[in-house]
Amino acid sequence: MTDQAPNPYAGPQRVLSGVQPTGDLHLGNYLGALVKFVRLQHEMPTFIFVADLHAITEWQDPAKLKGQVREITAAFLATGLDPKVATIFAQSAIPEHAELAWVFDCVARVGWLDRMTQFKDKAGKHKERASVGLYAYPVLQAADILLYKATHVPVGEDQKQHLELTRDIAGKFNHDFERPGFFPLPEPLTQGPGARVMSLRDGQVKMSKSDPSDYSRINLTDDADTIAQKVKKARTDAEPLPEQLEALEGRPEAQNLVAIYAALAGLSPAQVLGEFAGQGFGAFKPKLADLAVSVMGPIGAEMRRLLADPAEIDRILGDGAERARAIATPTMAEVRKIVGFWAG
Ligand code: AQP
Repeated sequence: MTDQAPNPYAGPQRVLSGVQPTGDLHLGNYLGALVKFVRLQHEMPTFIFVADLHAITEWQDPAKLKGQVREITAAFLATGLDPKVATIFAQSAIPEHAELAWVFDCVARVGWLDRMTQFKDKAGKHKERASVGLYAYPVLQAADILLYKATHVPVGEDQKQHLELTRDIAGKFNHDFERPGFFPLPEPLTQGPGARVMSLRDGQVKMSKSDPSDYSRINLTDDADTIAQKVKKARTDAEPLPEQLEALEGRPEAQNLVAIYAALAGLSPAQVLGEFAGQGFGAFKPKLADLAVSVMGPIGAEMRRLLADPAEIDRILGDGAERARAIATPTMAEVRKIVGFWAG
């Protein structure tokens, strides 16, 4: 399942990414995804959606889901996405995501999906009890991206394998239907110091919304005291910070806190060590807490302000949906013709 053949896609460049409304956004989502969206919106047409179709691959309370969508939208806006510049919308507003996903379900191979590690992680030991949607999730993700013929996809490192699958699906569709270059082979944009933020409780697992311990993550909505407490309680070791990056090898928790500091301060990890080498965590943690509060505090406050006016958030999502539809509808109409559907 490799697709390294050149692809003669000649359409415009577009950025697309999504975030699931499955809980409070955390520092990993912020550094791995949101800050990149904000930067990219000024470089290329940018489409950012709240992935409520993806969210129901695991049970969501129907009475809360709409509110969760508004919360993620508020996080986008509070982080600096400008709804006049970027197109911000809810996935469920554009039914073509699900329609294209069905076509791609028939393009992708079971063997390809069997290799997806996120399904294995999320389904755990009882994969026969997981929803079919959770298994097919990466195919819907391919549809999300290719419906807009997106060429660049800013995501955290955990999504790299899914992006490879998207490229494989695009390549196979183009090949099977003899339409070279119809879909682009999108590039994952995973670089950056926040590409893989790890849990504050265990430097070997990624920071995640679904981690049962709230102390494993810093949420965008945490207040200053909570952030300080979480940083204080973050797992570390007894060694001081070294001078050289290589000396952090084998110290995943220390490595993680240095990487978080670097990402929040706009420094490289080596520069952080330049500042703190020889100091223990007793000295480093309060500095990290202050930095995290100074960056995240205003975002949380702005989210609360925005969420006080849900009608305005809905207006922004409605406007975004209209702009998203303008791209999605013609793409899906072309796909129907290419596939040969009666209603094409
Ligand atoms: N720890 C992380 N470090 C860097 N980036 C991360 N992302 C998630 N965790 C980290 C990136 O955030 C974006 C949105 O993710 P998502 O909410 O759609 O799904 P996810 O990757 O499944 O996020 P979580 O927090 O781990 O949620 P749960 O616990 O529900 O699975 C993506 O670009 C992702 O790479």
